[in-house]
Amino acid sequence: MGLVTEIMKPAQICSSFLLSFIILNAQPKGFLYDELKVNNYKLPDPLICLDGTKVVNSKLWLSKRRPEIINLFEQEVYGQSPSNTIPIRFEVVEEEKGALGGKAIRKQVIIHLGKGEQALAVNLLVYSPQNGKGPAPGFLTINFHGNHTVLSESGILMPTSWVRNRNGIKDNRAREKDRGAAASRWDIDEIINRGYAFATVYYGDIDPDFHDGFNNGPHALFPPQDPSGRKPSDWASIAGWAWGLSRCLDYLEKDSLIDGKRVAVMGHSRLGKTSLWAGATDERFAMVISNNSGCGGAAISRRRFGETVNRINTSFPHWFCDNYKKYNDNEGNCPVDQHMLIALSAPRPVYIASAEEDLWADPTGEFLASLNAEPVYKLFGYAFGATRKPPANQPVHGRIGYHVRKGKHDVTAYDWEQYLNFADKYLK
Ligand code: GTR
Repeated sequence: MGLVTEIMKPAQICSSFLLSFIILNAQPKGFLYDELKVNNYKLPDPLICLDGTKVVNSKLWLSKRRPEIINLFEQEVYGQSPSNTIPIRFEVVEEEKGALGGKAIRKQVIIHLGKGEQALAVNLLVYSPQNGKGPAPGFLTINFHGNHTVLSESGILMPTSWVRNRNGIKDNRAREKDRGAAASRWDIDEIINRGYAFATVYYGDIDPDFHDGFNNGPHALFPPQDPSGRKPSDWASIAGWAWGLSRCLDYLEKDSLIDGKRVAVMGHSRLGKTSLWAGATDERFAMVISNNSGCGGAAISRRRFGETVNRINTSFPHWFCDNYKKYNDNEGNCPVDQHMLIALSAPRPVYIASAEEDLWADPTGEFLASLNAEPVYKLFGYAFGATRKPPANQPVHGRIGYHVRKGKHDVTAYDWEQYLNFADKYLK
């Protein structure tokens, strides 16, 4: 929030207080939103191994500390995803030239995962530049409400899987009338204009976002090996969505219009947490983008600013593994914090985006996590480029990208403009 300084006129001071008041009132009540009240905390050092070894070069990071941190996030935060493979089949159900007024080729691909009753059919929507010179770099995104909501084109398949009841939906079924309803979040036109492919998958096709005891979605494809059932470190929904993104990349690697080695993974909010974990666990992603991911994503948990570990584990008990609940109101005992999650993208370019009014997601905590990931990037000779949180709408594009945008929790054309500029720098 803007500081009140003496050069402000009384009317400006008034409107600045009013804005702070409105922003504060839009946040869930009973949580910390005052920077001055953040308690002191000590972050775990990404460069000190559990046995005390100091990581002094990228080789040691890659061979020792990185696997150790991945393991800690698997054991304590997101849970361990299965490493064994299952049958996977790509069915291209549509290929349409001349989409988006002639500038794109639209494909719809059903990714069949597993066999039998529990098999999943995940629908991937892909736009590639029509007159691209060779395979295009691209963005793989994950959406909240169905592929048909990202654009109003009538041929886009609607999900047949569970959708969230909202805006009048009462039967968990997708509706025709929601075509294009989330189009403001996906600047597909501009992405294609700038020479990139755009792919999106509906998260509910991968794992429905409610707690069913992990009997549906990808968890059903890999029943626990142990007859006594799930372990407290078994994967939960965020890891499930991330696993699904990797299966989408399996397809994109095979699509001749796309360069599978230059695919950025991007998600917003709970799906920003997901994109960070997908990027951490799957190094084939060439770039990782987190939009307003907040608690359990890019924000430092130890700050307890806005959403807390206790609150997220209570509201969404199926997002993280059971072990994460040990850190409810006990963040300081967790062997990791979220700067280490960002660091797992190194040396690949990673982008963390915040929104000024999104106090629930702790923009300052997202910036500080980016800053504290930098020592790992430095091992590879890369810098962040910021030492202090930049003012609103002044992006920093080092190897770690960061901006805090004016406005609310959302994805906007401004955010996409930054991601495209960042991609021009690193993926072109
Ligand atoms: C909120 C949750 C956040 C964020 C958001 C979203 O209710 O508290 O952590 O994930 O949902 O995904 O929209």
